[in-house]
Amino acid sequence: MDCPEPNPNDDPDAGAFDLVGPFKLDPVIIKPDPARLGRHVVNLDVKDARESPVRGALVTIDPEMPSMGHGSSEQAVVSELGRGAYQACPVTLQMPGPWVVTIKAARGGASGVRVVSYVVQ
Ligand SMILES: [Cu+2]
Repeated sequence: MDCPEPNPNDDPDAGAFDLVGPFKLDPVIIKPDPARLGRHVVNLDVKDARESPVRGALVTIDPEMPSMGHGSSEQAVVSELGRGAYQACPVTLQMPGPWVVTIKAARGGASGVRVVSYVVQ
């Protein structure tokens, strides 16, 4: 699948001075769903502990197969979509079996992490 073109639509610094950790990464939506062999798009919202959207965060995504000790065959590019929404693509799950995807978001000394599991058929 192709990666959608990001379309940022607001100021990444809006509200940046008032953020409180830990951040919440929710929801995390993978497409296609259920995850299957190949490339995916992952969309997520990042909010701070008071539910304010976290714009301008450094977001990383790290897919791994812990049972086999390897990661993804491709590096996902993370794009900011505005209002605390982010897109990671391509999130490539190149083997069938259990995957663990660790997503981290940080800004201004506060951060959050979310770990999501997928079983690729
Ligand atoms: Cu593997």
